Amino acid sequence: MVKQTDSATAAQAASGGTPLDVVVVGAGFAGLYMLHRLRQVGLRACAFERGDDVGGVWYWNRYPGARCDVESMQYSYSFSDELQQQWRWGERFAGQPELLDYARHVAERFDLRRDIRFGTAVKAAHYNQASALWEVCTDRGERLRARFCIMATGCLSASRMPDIEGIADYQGKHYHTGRWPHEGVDFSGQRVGVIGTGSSGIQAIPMLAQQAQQLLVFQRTANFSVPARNAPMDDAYERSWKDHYPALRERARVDTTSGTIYEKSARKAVEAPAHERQREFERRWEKGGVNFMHAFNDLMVDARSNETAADFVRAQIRAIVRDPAVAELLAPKDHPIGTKRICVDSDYFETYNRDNVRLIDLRTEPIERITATGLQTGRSHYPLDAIVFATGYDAMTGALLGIDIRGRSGARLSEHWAGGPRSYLGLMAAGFPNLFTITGPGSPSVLSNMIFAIEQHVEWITDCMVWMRDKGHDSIEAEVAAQDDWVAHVNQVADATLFNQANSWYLGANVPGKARVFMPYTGGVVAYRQKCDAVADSAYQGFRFERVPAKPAGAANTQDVDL
Ligand code: NA7
Repeated sequence: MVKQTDSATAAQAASGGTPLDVVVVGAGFAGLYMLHRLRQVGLRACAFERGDDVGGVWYWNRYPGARCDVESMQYSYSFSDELQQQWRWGERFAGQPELLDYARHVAERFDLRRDIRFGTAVKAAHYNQASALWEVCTDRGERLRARFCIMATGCLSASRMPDIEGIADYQGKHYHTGRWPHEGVDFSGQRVGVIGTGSSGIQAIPMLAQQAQQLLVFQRTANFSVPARNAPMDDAYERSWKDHYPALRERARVDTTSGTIYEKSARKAVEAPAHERQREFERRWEKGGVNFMHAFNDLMVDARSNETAADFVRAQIRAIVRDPAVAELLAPKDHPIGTKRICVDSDYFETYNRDNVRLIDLRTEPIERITATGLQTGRSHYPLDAIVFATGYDAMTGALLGIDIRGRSGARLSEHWAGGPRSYLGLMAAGFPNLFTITGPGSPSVLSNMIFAIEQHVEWITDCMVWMRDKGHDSIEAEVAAQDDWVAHVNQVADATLFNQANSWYLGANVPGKARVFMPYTGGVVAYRQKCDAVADSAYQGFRFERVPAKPAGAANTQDVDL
């Protein structure tokens, strides 16, 4: 393994010939911190980023209303106390522009840009068994070799256009929330259609309604949403976090299920008297945010308890939305609350009281096709000047499988994962040595605070690489048995929850033909971290290590790889 640290730019690294220690794919929050840690331990790395700047999901998702659903004081890096003390969040829940500023600030503060190649997508990554090197190829035709390949590609980065006939014929403008134009869009005076009422649609709809002349919302599935009660950052609240950050970050690590501190409850909803339950739901509804789902400790495991929370939210919707027929359509009835990611909104249900907003129920009039001038359902043709697709992502695996990844003996990751992702700890797939996935399927990832999850993975991966360097190992690979046991465990803990009862993107249910497997780990971040730490402490049980045999002088330690 190369040991020197230098400030080689990505460009030099790409052309320099000497294999790098690490190639990182992606420069969102995961890629940025990964690069920083690698430098700190003296490993040479470069990152490729298909966007023209850092920020990942917050670089692409510029739709109006885009906002994080974890509070700013917690959706932030903890690795640098100076950073967390000095950075000032403007709002309780940061919006996309502020989050992008934060990512840029981190890149500058830690001088990360010089090792990031922007506007460059990795197309292929093939493992060369003889040299134990990854050979990586980009859409700009660059090729480089590195000992490790780290996928920091994000869980929600492969946006999906729906398979609706006629999109190509449409003569108006159309946009996907996950690929929003950087210059913004002015919808003034337009008839706008939105397809999709997940988090993105629910955030965008109130903003679009303020601009558009008429907004038509095409809803297939009604979603549960709780109010954010977003507000400018309260100085005293900010101070209370900053004064106690070390203790609070530690609490997030050892005493939460998701890495975010919520107000926990020791009570079961089914055991609470109805009036107390109601009072508790009301109190949390008024406070805002996902805290609502922590009102009782059995909401995600007991269907009866879950129903009490769902009933409460449906009652709120009926109270907010003036037209009872519209309220009924907006009240979700086909899945337990929280089994599709709970949405956090600002005036979403209130928006349906506006005269210029209309809800179209796709369950009674399914979309037939998009025409040159609008959208045809089974009942009507709706003329539209613009269509916003808030139709989601090929989550968790989409970005990874969008790259031609081949491991030992040329095995393709897409084939290894054809029946659903298989990975040990969500970190490594058997047969793919030296390929790490940050917040990969099989880890808590999207069920946790993403920055929290990223920090844990980055630190674990870095420690592992340093350990390998000290021991003289060239490759690490998950053992098949360890991987299979972990996958079985992930499924088992998911089966003990209500999560499987919804057709969610957690299960891949939103992508036709995708294997139906529950992808994130529901066992909680504490159990997960303990497992990862125990594996590391036991000299990485479940992984095996190899050293590349030394070649005679003059012989290249490589073989041709067809990229
Ligand atoms: P989601 O949560 O996957 O939501 C996508 C929405 O688009 C959802 O309401 C879908 O309805 C709808 N959809 C998808 N395809 C179609 C078609 N063909 N016709 C009609 N409606 C369709 O994506 P988001 O971007 O909102 O949020 C993703 C995550 O990002 C979110 O959970 C947060 O973690 C941040 P369906 O429910 O499938 O009936």
